[in-house]
Parts: sequence; C-alpha cells; structure tokens
Amino acid sequence: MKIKKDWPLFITGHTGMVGKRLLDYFQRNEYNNIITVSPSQLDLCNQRDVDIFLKKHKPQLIIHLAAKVGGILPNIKYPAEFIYQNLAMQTNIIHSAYKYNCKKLVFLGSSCIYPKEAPQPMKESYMMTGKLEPTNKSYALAKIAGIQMCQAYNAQYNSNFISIMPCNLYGPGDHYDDENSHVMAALISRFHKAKVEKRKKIIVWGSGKPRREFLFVDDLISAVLFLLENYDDSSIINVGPGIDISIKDLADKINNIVGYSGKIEFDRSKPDGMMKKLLDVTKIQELGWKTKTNLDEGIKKTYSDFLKTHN
Ligand code: GFB
Repeated sequence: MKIKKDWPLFITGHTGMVGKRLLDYFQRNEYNNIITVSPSQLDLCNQRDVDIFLKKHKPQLIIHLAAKVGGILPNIKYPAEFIYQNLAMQTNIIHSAYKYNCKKLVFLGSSCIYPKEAPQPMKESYMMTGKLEPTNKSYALAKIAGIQMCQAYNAQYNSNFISIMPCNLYGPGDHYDDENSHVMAALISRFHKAKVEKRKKIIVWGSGKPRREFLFVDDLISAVLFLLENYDDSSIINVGPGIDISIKDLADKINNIVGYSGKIEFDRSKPDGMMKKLLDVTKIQELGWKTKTNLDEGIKKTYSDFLKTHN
C-alpha cells in the first residue's frame, strides 16, 4: 500500500528502542501528521481511554510498538504482567483501529511465537505446530493472540493489519539492566563494568550453548518501512539476518569489542531458554529485503551509544 506522508500516523511505544528510531525517521522525512502519546497521558491498557483517543485522532496508519518486553529472567518472574499488558494494549489498539477505519496497522510479534522444538530455521508456517518455550510462554501467547486478532479482522472486516516477526533485537537506546535486559544489552553493560572495575572474571548466564539470531534496530526499521509499502498480506512474515551465534561466541565477540581481559565463567544455575531460535527469512528476502548491518558493526555502534549514555 502506498503510504501518504500527510496521513495521521500513530506510533505507540515511541520512547522505546524501536519507537525512538522510527519516530526519528518519520520526522526527518517530513511525515507531517505524527501522533504520539506518553504513558502518563494515555494508559494503553485502558480500553475506554484508548477508544476515546483513537476516535479523536483517527489515525490512518498505526505502528503498534508498545509492549511489555524484557529478557529471559523478567519473562520468567513476571508472566502475569507480560500476558496482561501485552494482551490489553494490543486488543485495545487493534479493535479501535478497526472501529475508526485505520487504513493499515503494523503489529510486531517475536521469534518466540514458534514452538520450542520447531525445526530450524523456523518458517512462518511453523507457528502453532507445537509446545512453546516455557520461559516466555506468556509473552509468546499474547503475541500469537495479537497475530490471530489481526488475521481475524482482515478476514471479517477487510482490514489491512500486518504482523511482523523479528528475531532478538538490539541497538542504540536499548535497556541496560543487569537482571532484566535481553542478553545483548546485559552483556555489553556487564563487560564494560568488569573492564572499568578491573574484575578478574565475569559471569555469563547459562551454558553458553544456546544460539540466538540478532537484528540491529535500524535494520528492523528498514524492514518495517519496506513492509509498509510492499506487504499487505494477513500471513506473518519473519525478519532477521538468517544467521545465528552461540551465547559463548557472542560473549567472546562483546569481550573483544569492549576490550575486557579477564576470565569468562558460565553460571549454569541460570536458564538457557530455547536452545536454538533461528528464523527462516526466505519470504522477506524473496520480496527484496535483507539486513545491512553485520553483527560486529552493530555491536560496535551499540557499545559506542552505551558509552555516550552511561559514562
Ligand atoms: O535475550 P534473552 O534474555 O532472551 O537471552 P531469549 C537469553 C539467553 O542468553 C539465554 C543467555 O540462553 C541466557 O542463558 N544469557 C547469558 C543471558 N548471559 C545473559 C545475561 O546476562 N542476561 C540475559 N538476559 N541472558 C527472549 C524473550 O528470549 O526472546 C523475549 O525473553 C523475546 O520475550 C525475545 O521474545 C525475542 O532470547 O531467551
């Protein structure tokens, strides 16, 4: 669908890592009708307030990025918050988007919607073919419900709500917290601290054997923009580089980039989560999109942003 720059465009979650970069892109490119709202002004979990807000602004385009997200530990510790907040926010947004005739909505899922034992790499068709990984079941089920909701509205009301499944994201503006972050942000911050404090050893969670696929935030932005213009299908679409790396090799990479010289130890009492989670990205590549940022380049850019914001 051809997107017009003067359409009212609502970005939820505009203060998050993805939202900030996307908002910046739309502002630089003279989209002149951008709508954002802070959580203190509008609680996206409140159905009535969301409905009033969308009735007033009538966005023609919605990019729904607001979500309760976190690394493996918060997913285990706060499953109720993950399922409630994500279900509530997406349900309110999707339903009011339909009510007020939104022309196109982008819903962001996650590679964790695929079964724990899915064959690798994971094709879009593998969704709901097996049991989910227990460490992020609440988050995954909320995302699966969001996908189904988009598909149901497309089928019944002829909406154009698309669902994009990215792999693990990272990049400037990530949330750096030792316990709650995703692995990339947690390790960048921990290796940096260990270097500054001249620690003899550093702890990396789990066995180091799980493999993860990482997508640099700017590549996700480019995929979202590409799919906005080039994808109007109900079926889900994977986004990633199609390459994965073990947590051990990732730790070694971050170690080299940060320049820490101590010993790396693995804490096997911490969860490994899914052992392999690699997306099959044939579908988006055949449409003509692929990632631009390789992992070394992405980690360097992320670390440099970390230094600017955390020194
Ligand atoms: O990014 P992450 O927390 O979540 O990565 P998932 C977890 C993997 O990294 C596990 C290892 O294998 C951990 O054992 N790891 C090593 C660490 N050191 C650390 C560390 O210091 N912090 C963290 N967090 N992990 C996420 C879901 O699963 O996948 C999200 O939690 C989302 O909801 C995302 O769906 C795509 O990759 O396991």
